[in-house]
Amino acid sequence: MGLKFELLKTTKNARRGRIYLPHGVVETPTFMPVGTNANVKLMTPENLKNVGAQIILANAFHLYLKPGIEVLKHHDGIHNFMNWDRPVLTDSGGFQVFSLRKGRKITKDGVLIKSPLDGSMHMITPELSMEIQNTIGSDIVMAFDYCAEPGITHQEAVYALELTTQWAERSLKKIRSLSDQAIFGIVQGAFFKDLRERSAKEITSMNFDGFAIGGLSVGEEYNLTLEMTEFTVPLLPENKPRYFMGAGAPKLIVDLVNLGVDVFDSVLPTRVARHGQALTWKGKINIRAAKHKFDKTPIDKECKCYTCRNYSRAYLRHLFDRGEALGQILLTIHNLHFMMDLSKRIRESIDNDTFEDLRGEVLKYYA
Ligand code: PRF
Ligand code: ZN
Repeated sequence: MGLKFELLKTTKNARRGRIYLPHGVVETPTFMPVGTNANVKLMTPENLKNVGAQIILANAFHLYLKPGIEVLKHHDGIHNFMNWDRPVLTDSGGFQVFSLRKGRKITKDGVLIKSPLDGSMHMITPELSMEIQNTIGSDIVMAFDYCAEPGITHQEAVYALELTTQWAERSLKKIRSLSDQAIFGIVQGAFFKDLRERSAKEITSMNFDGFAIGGLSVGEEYNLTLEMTEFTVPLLPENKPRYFMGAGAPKLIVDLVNLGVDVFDSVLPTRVARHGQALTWKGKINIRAAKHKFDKTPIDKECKCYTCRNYSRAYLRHLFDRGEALGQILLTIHNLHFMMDLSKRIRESIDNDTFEDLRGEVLKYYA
């Protein structure tokens, strides 16, 4: 039931693991490309496989609004619907409580959220989120949580934490009544250590299959993200996967692996690709820059991605200059290949005890 997690090796706090899921095996640490609307922007599932993606993330709230759960039910879930046969993790909609702050109303029962599509109001409860994620048929379901905004008071953060714990209980109970899908609990507690500790205690006392660290990387200072993570990770059980929600910057990823995190996701690599930014082992490159006009070399000579094997910087710059979508597609392929290569090299470095060197290399180019 749920999932099986093997912890293969630990060097200091960094962990090398393996998650067995209904649609396949996920080697950790790993990055999950974001496919909010049942597609990773500009990537076909074939392209995703070619860059080495093992698992993608989709969003229950967005898919509930469109195409709607009836359409997903009609296709027997997201895998058939989007033609992706590897694992999928769905976020619960809890983050939309945070990102669609305007016009929402939070009650003990759930959250009334305004659709960004047509302004209609929708009451999302933990039970509804579980029903949606069950219909989507994701390999990993996320509990419905309340991600508080930075700058909230201790008193407000207590309220958010208490709701998150009650909603976690309701999420777990509901999903177990519907299916044997794996479910992760989410630790909140804003930027207060006493509340992080309390949240971790309450969430880990329930029989979740893995645990996420939520409520971080929401606009706070970098060192605070790390400080809160460093404080929270030791409060999580060793024998279950750990997922930091919303991390995609290479520096942040190696710093989080260093603290003992196994799984990450972020729109960053795909979003910056659409703006002409390529991630490489020597830092970021802006492909739109004039200096690439006659440059016949690829983004990265050592990169084995489809883009770097076939196209020059000059050609990519030209595509961006002309506003051609192919430029964005090719950069998205490269950036996701880079993220999966980074994940793979992190895993190998933990295997051969060289993770510190690799981390140093990444920090050198991503200050
Ligand atoms: N909760 C949920 N999804 C999330 C977050 C959270 O706290 C974050 C925070 N960085 C990203 N995505 N459910
Ligand atoms: Zn490349």
